[in-house]
Amino acid sequence: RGNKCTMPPESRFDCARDRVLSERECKERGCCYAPLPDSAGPPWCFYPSLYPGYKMGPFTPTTRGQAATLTRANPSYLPRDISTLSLEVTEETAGCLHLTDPSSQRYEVKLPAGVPLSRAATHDALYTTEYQPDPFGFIVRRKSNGKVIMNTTVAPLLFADQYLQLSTTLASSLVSGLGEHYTSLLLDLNWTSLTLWNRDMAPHADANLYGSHPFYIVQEEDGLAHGVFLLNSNAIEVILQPTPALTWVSTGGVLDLYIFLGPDPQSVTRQYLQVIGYPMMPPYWSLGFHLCRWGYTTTNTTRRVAQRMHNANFPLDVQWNDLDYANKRRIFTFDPWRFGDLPEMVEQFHARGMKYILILDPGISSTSRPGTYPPFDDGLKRDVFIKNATGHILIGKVWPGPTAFPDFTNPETRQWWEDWIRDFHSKVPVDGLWIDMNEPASFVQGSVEGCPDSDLENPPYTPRVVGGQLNSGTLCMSAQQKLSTHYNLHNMYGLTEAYATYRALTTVRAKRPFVLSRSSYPGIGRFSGVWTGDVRSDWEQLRYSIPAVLQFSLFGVPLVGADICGFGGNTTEELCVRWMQLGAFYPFMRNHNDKPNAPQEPYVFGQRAQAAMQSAVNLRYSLLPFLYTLFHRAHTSADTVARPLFMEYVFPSDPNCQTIDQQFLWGSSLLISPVLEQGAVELAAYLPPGTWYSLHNGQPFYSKGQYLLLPAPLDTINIHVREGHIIPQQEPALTTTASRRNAFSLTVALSAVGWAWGDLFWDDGDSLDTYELGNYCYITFIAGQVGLRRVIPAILPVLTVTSLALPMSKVFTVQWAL
Ligand code: MIG
Repeated sequence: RGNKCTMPPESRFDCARDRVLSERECKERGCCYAPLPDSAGPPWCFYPSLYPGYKMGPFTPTTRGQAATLTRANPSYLPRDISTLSLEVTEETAGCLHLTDPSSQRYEVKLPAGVPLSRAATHDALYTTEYQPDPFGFIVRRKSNGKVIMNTTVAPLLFADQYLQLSTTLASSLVSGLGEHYTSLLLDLNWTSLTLWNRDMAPHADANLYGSHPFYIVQEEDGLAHGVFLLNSNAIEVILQPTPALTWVSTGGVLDLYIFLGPDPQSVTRQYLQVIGYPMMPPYWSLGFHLCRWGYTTTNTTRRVAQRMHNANFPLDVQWNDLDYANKRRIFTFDPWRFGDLPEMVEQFHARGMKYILILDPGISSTSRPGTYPPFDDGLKRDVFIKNATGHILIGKVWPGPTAFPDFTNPETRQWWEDWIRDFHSKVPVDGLWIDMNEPASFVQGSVEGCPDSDLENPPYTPRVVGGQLNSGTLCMSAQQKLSTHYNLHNMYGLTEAYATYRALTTVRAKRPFVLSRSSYPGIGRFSGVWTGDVRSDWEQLRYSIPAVLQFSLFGVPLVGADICGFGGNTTEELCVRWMQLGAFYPFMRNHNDKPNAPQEPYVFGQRAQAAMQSAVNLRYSLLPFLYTLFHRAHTSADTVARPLFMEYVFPSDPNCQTIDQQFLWGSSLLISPVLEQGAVELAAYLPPGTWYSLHNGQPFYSKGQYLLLPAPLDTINIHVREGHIIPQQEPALTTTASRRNAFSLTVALSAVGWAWGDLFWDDGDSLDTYELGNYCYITFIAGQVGLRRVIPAILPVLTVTSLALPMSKVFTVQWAL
């Protein structure tokens, strides 16, 4: 095999991922060495074909599938290589390949209990798998058309204690997912790498951000799609190359791989969510407008903000406070001078039909004199904090100064958390909690005492992370939690805190909880919404917020939004108007601002800007019955709410829909086309094939799948209703408490053949488990032109259904002929 190093450069797989190698060292590994003019592109040191690796033994049946043993005759070049692996292959909701070390108890991810796997459809496998026994590799093909979905024979499988690597070809270059990063919806495959390591970091290119989601979805060119999930919570780096191909590198755990064959994109996410859990049903009020900033320094300031919103006739459902409220920035306390009447303020908001949320950081101040800060004393007594390598409580530094960190993998910690939430709630009846800094973030590296020198702090290979070290901006990797080391659990800190907070709020309030988390991991959508962190007030960040939101849809977190008008830096009036317009179509809508910046509440701007913002917020409020219904479908069927165009399977192989991330859909029927450029007063919007009606004036557009130039003056966001759909709406009001009592109406957009369909889920909006208990009604609307053969595509005048009496616990259809 003399020419085994002659593959084209784009098909090379890096043999020196773990460290830079000289030519001699490269060849000592048995790899090929061929320098190129540029060191940024293809690797110079790469695997020859059939590089020696594991050899696969015969399959034997197991209770869930089949198993085989993989062995390698010689260890790889990695320290603490594992020479015998067990492979178990199962077919549950997806193809699952589970690769572990049978001889030791390696760490494996455990997601919070209760994912209803029973929801999984049992269907015939849509794929076939072939194995290459030596060196081990596998090829997964789509049964229907023979398309290769994965081929891992292109590079060796590596499995050492702290370095696991698996490469595969990709079925196309249309890849999305692998968050959280500042990227477009389609990832750049030109020799890029994405690190999954939760980090407190303002969104910018090439950085690992707050959340980790080792899941990708590939659009196959013919409109089919598949997804792959690596259930692993260690630091992961994913290398993307134009072959097209992808390499997973993880620093620990096991390789637990799930393959979802769709075959359409929406089915891919549903199959993924069957593994990680379906999203929670948010309370109705949480879909209203939220207003926050860092720097509402007193209750009176906070009251005044809400009052000015009211005076200016702006809807506002939820008023927030940031760290300002807390006494010495200690959670579960409030400042006796500046926020002394916080309980009364919250009661006043409630009396007006509003809700109230405040921030809760996980760091617990550890320097108070005994007896002066009971949450810490109690936490010590109940042993709820993360320990350092020598078994003492690990102390980091956050806003209150030195802090201990609750270990939410410990059931006793969750109980302690609930007890303190109950205690605080008995004084300040908050309606939801905002959990920030939960990567977890710390202002010192590792701990106030640093970290011991060990393989956990300095593994043989550290993925490219902000700060260069895994413990940068967070805890020591050797810190000990109930389930394992922080090295293994870091990426799950936010998830475990969200779980604890969701459960605590459920018990304490006996109402539907609302939690907003910054850090995230697969499964967090079951408990929490997510916001995209400290975005800057500029046009580029406005644009990138759309793919950011859409990616969370793919990750099973439908309740998501960016800080409207931007968090960092001063906004401008025009930017803020455009951001409020786009933000009116974020599933979660909150305007939030950093402490030093110019105010950006809607009422601070000029008349014209205010009017534009107001009509955007009113438009959202009028659509809330529809949005709520989409959330119901997300909760019960794992549908997406904010949806990339490519997920709508009616136009699957339309190349425009494959790539667009400056427009998006709500469900399958509303197309949102925001202005994202400074100074623009018109907009080139893509309309997929079919008839689309302007939501503003009913004007129809018959699209062959084309860009149209639409007027978009400052007071306009273009929204189009897709033919064949009915949108349930309701008169807006200043809160959802009020708007929920208003008249409903339906916007009916007939299809070319003269029919339309829509639905409405309705319940009391904030009781627990209304769907599960049957305390709801679900209405299907069908409009059809009976006996009419001529097609009159036109939007109907809005049908106002006044005093629609909605009986609970019934599912029925309202059907009428036109
Ligand atoms: O270190 O609580 O992303 O939304 O206003 C900053 C203060 C801490 C970061 C959050 C931001 C919040 C801020 N927090």
